[in-house]
Amino acid sequence: MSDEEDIVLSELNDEELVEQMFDDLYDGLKEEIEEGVNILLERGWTPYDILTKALVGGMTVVGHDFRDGILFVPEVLLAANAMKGGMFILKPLLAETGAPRVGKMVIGTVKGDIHDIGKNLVSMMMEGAGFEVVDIGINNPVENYLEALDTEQPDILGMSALLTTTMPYMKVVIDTLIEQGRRDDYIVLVGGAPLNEEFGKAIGADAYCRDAAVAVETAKDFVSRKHNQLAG
Ligand code: B1M
Repeated sequence: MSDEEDIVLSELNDEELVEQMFDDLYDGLKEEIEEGVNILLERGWTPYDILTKALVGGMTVVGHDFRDGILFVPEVLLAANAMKGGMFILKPLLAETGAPRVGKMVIGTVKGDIHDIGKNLVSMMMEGAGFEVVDIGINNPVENYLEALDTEQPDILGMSALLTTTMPYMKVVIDTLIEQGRRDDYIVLVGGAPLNEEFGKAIGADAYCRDAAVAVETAKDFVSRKHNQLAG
């Protein structure tokens, strides 16, 4: 039996457990991640802290080794799958805050891009804050966004991109909205690891959101401004 098989997650203190979850995420061990999440919940951790400190923290380590050529796509896919197992447990808990409905958002990852963990996290946090979220998934051409905007009539359009090669596609979507004279019908929020504030401005988005918590705050801020304008 290897040392790893001897580890009993529930016997570790919080710090050791989070450390072990980083390793388990790295190794793509979904069941262990689910167990770790449940233990932290039992110990009174908030779903948000588990998400950011244990899961996102672990995925950051994976990201570094992926960049450095130590991990490859199949391993990263397993890590992503393990992360999703943990997120699945937290999702209903984040949505349980009882917050009144504050607005509606359509969100999707842009064409050519299949990264969805960040987008899913943003969706979960937005739902938890009382937004209705329509997630149109990954690899979305402009037509998909337009169709969802027509059908759903949201306050907010959210776009995610994780690749430097796909982030310019956000401008294609925004430019199409401008051409159709409907850009100002929506609050356009963009996010994803390679973006920054400057890029958000340059493509004509209303705001760039560094992470899911910022997305929630920004969305709330813009929606309340919109409602105030309508009222005034
Ligand atoms: Co990819 N990948 N990947 N990958 N991958 C990155 C993005 C990369 C930075 C890794 C690296 O080299 N260090 C690199 C991009 C380099 C670049 O463009 N500069 C990269 C690459 C190169 C690739 C491939 C090209 C690899 C290949 O095939 N050779 C390929 C491309 C596939 C494609 O999309 N066409 C690829 C594939 C994959 C997997 C499929 C294996 C897998 C994705 C699985 C999945 O998502 N279901 C994967 C993963 C997991 C990653 C890393 C390791 C982790 C991404 C992640 O989930 N982070 C990533 C490295 C990294 O980012 N450190 C990497 C956790 C997540 C919570 O954070 O997504 O940043 P993030 O989301 C945050 C914020 O950015 C923000 O809030 C979120 C929560 O706080 N946010 C928003 C995100 N979207 C938002 C939208 C909003 C608001 C905020 O709207 C309102």
